Amino acid sequence: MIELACDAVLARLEPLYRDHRNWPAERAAIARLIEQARTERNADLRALDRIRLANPDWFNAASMVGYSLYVDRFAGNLTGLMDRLDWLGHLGVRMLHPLPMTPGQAGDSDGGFAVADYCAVAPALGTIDEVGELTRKLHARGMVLAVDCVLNHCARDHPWAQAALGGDADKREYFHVIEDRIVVDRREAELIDIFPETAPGNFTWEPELNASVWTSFYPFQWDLNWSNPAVFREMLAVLLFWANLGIDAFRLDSAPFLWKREGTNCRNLPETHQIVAGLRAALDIAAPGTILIAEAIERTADVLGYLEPADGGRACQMAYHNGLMAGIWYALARQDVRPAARLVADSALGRRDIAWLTYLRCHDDIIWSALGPLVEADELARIPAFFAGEGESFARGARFQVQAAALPNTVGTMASLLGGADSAALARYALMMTTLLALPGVPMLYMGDEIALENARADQAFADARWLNRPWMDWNLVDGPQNDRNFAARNRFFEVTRSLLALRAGLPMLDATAPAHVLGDADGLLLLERGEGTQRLLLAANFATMPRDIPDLSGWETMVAITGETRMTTILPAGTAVWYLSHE
Ligand code: OTU
Repeated sequence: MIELACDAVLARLEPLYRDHRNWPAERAAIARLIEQARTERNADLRALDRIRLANPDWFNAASMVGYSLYVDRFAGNLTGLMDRLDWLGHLGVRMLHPLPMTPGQAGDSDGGFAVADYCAVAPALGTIDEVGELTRKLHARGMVLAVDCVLNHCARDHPWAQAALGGDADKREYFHVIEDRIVVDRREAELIDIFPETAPGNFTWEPELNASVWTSFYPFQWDLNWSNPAVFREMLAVLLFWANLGIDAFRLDSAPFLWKREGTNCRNLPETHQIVAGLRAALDIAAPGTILIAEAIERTADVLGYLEPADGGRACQMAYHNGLMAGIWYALARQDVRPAARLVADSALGRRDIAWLTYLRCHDDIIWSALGPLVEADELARIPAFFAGEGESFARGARFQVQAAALPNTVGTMASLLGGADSAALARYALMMTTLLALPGVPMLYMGDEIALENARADQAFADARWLNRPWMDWNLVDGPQNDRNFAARNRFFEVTRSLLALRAGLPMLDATAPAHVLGDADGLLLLERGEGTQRLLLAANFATMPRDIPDLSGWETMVAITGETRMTTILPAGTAVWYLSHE
């Protein structure tokens, strides 16, 4: 009976697991788990599910803007975060994404991405009950909560890894433990190093196991063995636990890496897509109002697979558009908008129940490789140097994971990459934000960018250079003293952000999936039309260092988003962007 209801889930899993000796027991356990979560879901969440099922594009409204933050660095703990909901609402944010709140590996936990307990909250941040309270407070304000689900790996401190180290044969099978050095070397040759500087290699020798463990990221992040159906069951239980606490969206961290197969680079394999579709199918039964967000920092063609699976079914509802993000920074560095324009054109989505997650900065580095197919290699190679501030550059970022032969990534906060908090940086910020907020997708802001927080000081950081762009929130720059010059400078960034978000929320042609047509990409001028019929908007973003003429403005009335000017202008000054609205 129970299995019947779960047919859609089991059909996804059958091809992956049918040859596993534990599959008969696991399939029954998975079915029971889904059924139990379905019956335990509370009335409020069921009511929310019904509303969302009737509006499967509920997360696509132009008012849906995300904000990613570290709970401790933003407000100390969950109580502090709840005290700042008015402020976040005033800014215009509707989706909160706190980075991992779960207890992590002791010491360096890769910013919480080495999870030691999937169903708990780090004591320094608060309690599970407080997360539940946060979801209720957010829902009452029409806001939603997204949390990370770190599917690919757990901490070496996690009880599963500890049991494996202690000789538990069952838990050893939760991981990829390889005894044969020759096999390790053969697999290593097929893989790419993710952190070549701080964590070279994809395997870690564990003397207690007398074997190597697959560790794609840091040695203390043990990749889970998704070819074991017990791992699917355990991680599904994690998702269902949080879903029934009231979480609305799950960021599937490192989604591309789940399935490993000899002879491949173990990224974006069809089996990984089946797993994601299986998780989605399970949530569709037990918690259908939730959404999945793919964090796949891959080329756009590969990311599309998480949104639009080949079989036309459901997988992730959102995916980080890392290529477009890199494309916009490229435009700023090179006054060339063609790669970004091309990415917009190539990533049009054919359905309303999926959307891109657009962003400019996050807690991680900017990875340039997604631009590889669009930009000449020697041209792309200049970009990390530019953002590290070399030559004629305003930027104050740094290179990340420099490895001979590979292109380094870039780290730094938005303000530091834009040159600071002065008026030139503010103008660049306005250009970038006016562009971001007109792109198709749900925009996600990153904590502190709205007050131009600059790179973290050395004493706030760890060895991994990504800590540069994870400074502590400086509430003095938000709350005043209001007569302070530094406060005034930062407040201008805040006001640009707030007024753009307020404007955007009232423009239905900026819904995440409203049509987008590139009308021009020559000479550093991006012309992008959104919407259709009488509801249209034209983004004109001039990334060039010269003024540019807007070719044809018949049918448009001007709205200079930042300055609030409404006078029609056909000449766009260097480094500025505007939105025009159609007449009717
Ligand atoms: C993610 O990022 C997180 O955002 C990082 O903060 C974590 O360190 C990491 O996973 C491990 O949990 O390498 O530089 O294609 O590139 O998952 C970012 C996806 C990362 C990976 C991405 C990863």
